[in-house]
Amino acid sequence: MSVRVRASRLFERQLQSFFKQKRSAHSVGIIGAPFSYGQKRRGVEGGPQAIRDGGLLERLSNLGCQVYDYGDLNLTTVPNDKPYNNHVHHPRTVGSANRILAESVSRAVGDGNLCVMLGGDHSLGIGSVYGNTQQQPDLCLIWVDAHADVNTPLTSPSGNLHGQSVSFLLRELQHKIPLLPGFSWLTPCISAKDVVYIGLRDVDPGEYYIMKNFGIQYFSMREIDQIGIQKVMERTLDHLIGRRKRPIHLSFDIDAFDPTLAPATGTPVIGGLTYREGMYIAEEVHNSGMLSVMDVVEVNPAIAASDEEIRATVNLAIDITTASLGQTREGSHCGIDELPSPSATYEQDEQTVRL
Ligand SMILES: [Mn+2]
Repeated sequence: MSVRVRASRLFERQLQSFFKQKRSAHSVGIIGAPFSYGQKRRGVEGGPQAIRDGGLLERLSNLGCQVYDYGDLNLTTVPNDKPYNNHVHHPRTVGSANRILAESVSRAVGDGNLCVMLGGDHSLGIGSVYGNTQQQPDLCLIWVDAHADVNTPLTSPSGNLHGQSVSFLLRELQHKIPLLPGFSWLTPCISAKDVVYIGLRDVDPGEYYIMKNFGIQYFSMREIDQIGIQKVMERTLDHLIGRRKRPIHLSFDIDAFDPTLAPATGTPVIGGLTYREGMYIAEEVHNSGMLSVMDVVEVNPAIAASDEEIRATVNLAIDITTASLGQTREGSHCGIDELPSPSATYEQDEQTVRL
């Protein structure tokens, strides 16, 4: 090896050690849940693969996270899954998928991981939140979404279970939920006061009734317009963890974003979050230090009009995930205590080269 090559390798090594990021304390478990039977448009089961292909795991590793990939769950359909009441679709299939997901999330959290669940449609919020409460019964829930997803099977206009997830979780609604086939394993596990919605702009009458009557804190797009995302996050975190620190479950539906930013999703609604508002939500959840499980749902690569639309939606999902786990827009000085100086050894080698 020539002296020049040796010198340049040495210099490279010095640079590497200088800029090596400090390992973050986060160990992150990734669970893929390729599932679409909580609504009628197939394709959202391709979400986990699209987000993986977009480089999520590499981005998290580069951030200093210790990443454990639990793989994608095998969520199959239950044969002869007749609608409940001739209206609620695929109850056994959705119930069974969520039971499997709940066990998986519970295990990943029990292993000591912060957990990222890649959906899949938002009916998976049932299993993800329930599984998390099995390890952390006192958690609170931030549901970022264009929709409240709190219809009961008896108020739902569409019969889609992805618009009913929160109703199955709320203790206050225990006696308003019929026993659906496939759901006997589930008991309500959170209280209305432990939930905050952000980004709402398409709320059904039954959902509005529930939000108002049970006192669920919400910040619709109107409140975001009115007081700004900074105040919204301040009030959200004050409401949930102001008096007592406890784990946060962040359930992020990509349709919370404006459809111009996240077009590859099943139920887009005009007038959604900007990129900066979404990033601020994620950053503030990270800064609370209490994030426990994050759901990233409703990315549907089969719906987009172009590859560019898929890429934009997937990149957005990845950006909010990495921001929730500590990526900052202003940069960071992880592992850098001082600027590098040309080292004596390097100078010496350079001289040798010159000779
Ligand atoms: Mn949703």
